[in-house]
Amino acid sequence: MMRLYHRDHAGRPIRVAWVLEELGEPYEVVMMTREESKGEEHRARHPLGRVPVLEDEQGFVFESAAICLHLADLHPDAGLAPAPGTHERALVYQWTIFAPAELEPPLIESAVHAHSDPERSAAARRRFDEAAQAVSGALDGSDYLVGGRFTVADVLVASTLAFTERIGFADELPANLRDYLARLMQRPARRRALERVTSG
Ligand SMILES: N[C@@H](CCC(=O)N[C@@H](CS)C(=O)NCC(=O)O)C(=O)O
Repeated sequence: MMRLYHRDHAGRPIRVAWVLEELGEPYEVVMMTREESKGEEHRARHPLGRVPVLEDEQGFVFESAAICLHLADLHPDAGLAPAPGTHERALVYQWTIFAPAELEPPLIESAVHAHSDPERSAAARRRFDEAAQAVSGALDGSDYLVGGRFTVADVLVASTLAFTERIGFADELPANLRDYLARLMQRPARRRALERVTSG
């Protein structure tokens, strides 16, 4: 059975649990303390001692976007990623990577510096808003980002946008992103994933 390594209060492992739930793939959640995640044993799984890490019979994989794409490839019939080499597959790569590359860093920077450096925080927030606007425009009336159907790209983008709820400005997202986020957060697989990563 696959294992998902998770740590108290970590926000990214749910992405992997969500994809596993969408696929109906059985998995075990290994919950660690912060100390355990920084220990030698976990550093053998992830050199920086971070989560998520997925373990299958062939070994360990880290980076949430990479893990989610890999899981989609293991179940091509589930349609969470279109066939490799197609334009739609390229768009799934595009948005799956856009989330941790363009949305997440300014979002985190903005939150981290909100009190210590308001100017830096505001500049980061403007970069986040521009990236969020790009997602808003790409949706263009569709419920999903690529090909009119739910894919791994929606998992990465929606779970990154969900950080705005923790930070406290989800209600300032463009209206279609608020609807997109609310709809995706209600998917049964996402709710089951939340249950798994919060209960261990
Ligand atoms: N780019 C990585 C980021 C992983 C990451 O930073 N995970 C956080 C938890 S959500 C973590 O392990 N933080 C501990 C640390 O930074 O030392 C991914 O998407 O998997």
